[in-house]
Amino acid sequence: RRIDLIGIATAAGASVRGCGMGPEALRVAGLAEALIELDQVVVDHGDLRRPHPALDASPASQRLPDERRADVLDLAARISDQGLAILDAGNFPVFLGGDHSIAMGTVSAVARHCAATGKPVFVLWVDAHADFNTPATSPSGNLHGMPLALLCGEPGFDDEYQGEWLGRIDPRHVSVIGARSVDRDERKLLNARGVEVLDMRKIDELGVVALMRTLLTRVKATGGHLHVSLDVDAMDPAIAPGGGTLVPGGLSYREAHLIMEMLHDSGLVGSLDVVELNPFLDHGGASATLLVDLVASLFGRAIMGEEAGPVEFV
Ligand code: DIR
Ligand code: MN
Ligand code: MN
Ligand code: MN
Repeated sequence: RRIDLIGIATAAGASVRGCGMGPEALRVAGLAEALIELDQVVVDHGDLRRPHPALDASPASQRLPDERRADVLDLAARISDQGLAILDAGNFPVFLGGDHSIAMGTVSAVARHCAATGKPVFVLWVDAHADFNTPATSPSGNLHGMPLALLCGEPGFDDEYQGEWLGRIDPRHVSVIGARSVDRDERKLLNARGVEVLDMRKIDELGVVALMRTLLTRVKATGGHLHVSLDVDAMDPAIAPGGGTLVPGGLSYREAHLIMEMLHDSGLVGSLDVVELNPFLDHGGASATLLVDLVASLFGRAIMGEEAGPVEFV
């Protein structure tokens, strides 16, 4: 199955600037080469971006979330249409963010594609945060903290957010893994809607293997499409410093790889986001390199496999 890379060079959903440079950093870190090494066929569609950034506007970080909303939604609609075309052509889209608001578009593409085929959609959200805020519950107003709530049909998103581009998913088919920073009212919504939150406490107690096995068994039983959304801040800041909203106590190197390795072995994953990488904050590309290696694990790189492993640091 062909892998179609598509970058979304935006930070409009975040208050910290820099993750708009994420797609290029992932390319420089060798994403396509790592996949080709695994005998995958790869196509790179380049980046979606705002066509005409307003030169008279103040920097994104100084603009209010409300002033950035139109950019987020304009991109989401374009991502959804392009993602749908990739999926309908039978290819595997890898969306390179960009802040996590791009998932409004990426998951919409998956939901629209699967609605046509009748396949249930499952989402694995690998993140320090649950990204289930609404405009009413969000303490920051930043749209990268809201994509899951919008996609799950949560009320409180006005007409501006609606459109043919927007797909819908079932909150009971969403699992958040790696969470350790959830806002008070966001937590109430997660519990009320039945979102599964595999937080760091559960990972500490039960381990990723038991948690992932249960999840993958459930997806497999329905013949569903599994979309994976990987936020760089899921990993511990000690190994992934390149993010704008870091939280201590994250996934270890091996926990993160084990999740990806189990996902590969399941054969259930049909689409992927790699988001929130901020090259401006990434000490010498450490997080970009880590993300490339994690994507390689998801596409079949194995310690005792035939291909070369991660690049060694000297
Ligand atoms: C926080 C932070 N929950 C918010 N969210 C982040 O602003 O809604 N998501 N950083 O990635
Ligand atoms: Mn398909
Ligand atoms: Mn996120
Ligand atoms: Mn996050």
